Amino acid sequence: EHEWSTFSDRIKPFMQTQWKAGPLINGQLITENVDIKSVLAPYDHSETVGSIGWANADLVNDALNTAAQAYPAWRDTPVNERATALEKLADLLEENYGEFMALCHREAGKTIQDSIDEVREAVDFCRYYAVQARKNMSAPVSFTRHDQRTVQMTRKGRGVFVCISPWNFPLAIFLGQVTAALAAGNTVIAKPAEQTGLIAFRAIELMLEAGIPAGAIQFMPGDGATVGAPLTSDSRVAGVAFTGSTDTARLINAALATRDAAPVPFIAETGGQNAMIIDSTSLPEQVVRDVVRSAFASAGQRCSALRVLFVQQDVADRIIPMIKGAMQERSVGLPEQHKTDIGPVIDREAQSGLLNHIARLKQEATLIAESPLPAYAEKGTFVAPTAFVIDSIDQLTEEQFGPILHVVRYKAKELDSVIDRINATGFGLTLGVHSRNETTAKHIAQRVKAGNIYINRDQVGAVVGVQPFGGQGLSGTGPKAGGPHYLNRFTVEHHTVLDTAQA
Ligand code: TXE
Repeated sequence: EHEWSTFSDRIKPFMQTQWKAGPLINGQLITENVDIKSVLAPYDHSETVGSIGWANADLVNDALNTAAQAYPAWRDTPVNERATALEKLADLLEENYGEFMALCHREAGKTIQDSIDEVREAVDFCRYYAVQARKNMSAPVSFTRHDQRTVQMTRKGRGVFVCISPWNFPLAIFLGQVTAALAAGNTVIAKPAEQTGLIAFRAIELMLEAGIPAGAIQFMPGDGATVGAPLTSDSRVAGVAFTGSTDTARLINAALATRDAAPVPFIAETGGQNAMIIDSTSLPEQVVRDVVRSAFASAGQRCSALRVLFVQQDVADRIIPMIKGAMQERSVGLPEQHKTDIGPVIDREAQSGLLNHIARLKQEATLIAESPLPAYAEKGTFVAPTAFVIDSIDQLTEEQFGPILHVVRYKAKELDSVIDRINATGFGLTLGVHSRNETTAKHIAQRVKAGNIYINRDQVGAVVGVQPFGGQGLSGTGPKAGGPHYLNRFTVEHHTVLDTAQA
């Protein structure tokens, strides 16, 4: 009770705010020759949240020049100073908690709980990469050989890093990429998702306040074709960190490859077709709680979310009605209400894609449940949480990024073919397993290709520093975000050999 009322009080002053944002180059807000877009709240399109100016190819060029010029000074700034600035950013985010929660809520349509979690995750990313940078980049790693030769290894930034992020974690993923790149000593051009530029802009303002030099961070809002494409085809770029769809990752990969420049790191975290397998030894109550959470939390707009549930035939007739019952207990509604579990999806385009998929499955599959939507839902972009029984995972040609669960029945003897079908999707992000048979659980976990595997629990995504997150195959390149190897990918290694015997 007490905690909730505190959070509400912190959000309240920002429920009417109209934010303004635009491209930032060298700390200057660009207001001329930008395309101004107004931002509408996903839960009610009559509510304006603010406006943002979108950049164009000329500004991309200016941003690249500025970032390239600023690079040597930032690279040579002692790592301790870089890390301290990021820790200051974490403090400022905590001080401005209410505003960032309100932005998560009003710009991205997040529930109160999701908004709290998002700001906390962002804060953790800032501190985690600060710690990692100090640990890996402070003193050279030095080794003296038997023959008196001393080898020293140091890590440095690579140059201008482009960070391109999606809308589903508009603060946490955005800052996760940018803070890793900055901590490592790169200068950054950050391109937020089209849908969530306001929250990203506020985060950049706090970075400047925290002491990140204006030249080290450029902000380039805009769409993929106008801003993302020129950024990733430019020969000045020393690396790209990207989170988003697999299709976009392919485009960026191709753009990087055709440049008349050296190959550079491309860190991609992309889509999934996440499965969960439950066998007849699992505990139904636990299974149902975890299934509903994994599939419908954040309106299914987590990259980790469960999409395809494989239920062993022997327990299917018991579990499927329980899923239906549990779905009815989740409340769909306005994200600002504390009782709401599931809010809107991000925008009209996402909504219509999901509704088309639901309409198609109503013809081709068996409906388990479709939660009712409140009357006001038509003001925004809500999609009713829906579950179907389908014949095979092969019926799903693409990722459905929303509150739709697909259930497939399987017989015990078909387990290996289930594993093969999951692997045949080519994705490899998350996998859930519910079984009290340890041999079965281990067998599945070993054979399914997935970056993050959750046994007898819900499959929710990253926990910074604890549960590093990322996939394989079509789901991404690694290294995992929030893990000990991520930051190193933003650096270059230097080895120096000193022959002390000859000195
Ligand atoms: O992606 P899009 P969305 C995945 C998730 C889903 C997707 C949702 O699985 O597939 O992200 O995000 C920019 N050149 N994950 O719809 O459309 C675009 O402007 C350069 C996985 O936003 O790919 C936006 O800023 N950039 C995950 C960004 O790419 C271009 C965690 C992403 O847009 C571009 C979260 C171009 N040609 C979401 N075209 C994980 N695996 O961890 C577009 N963009």
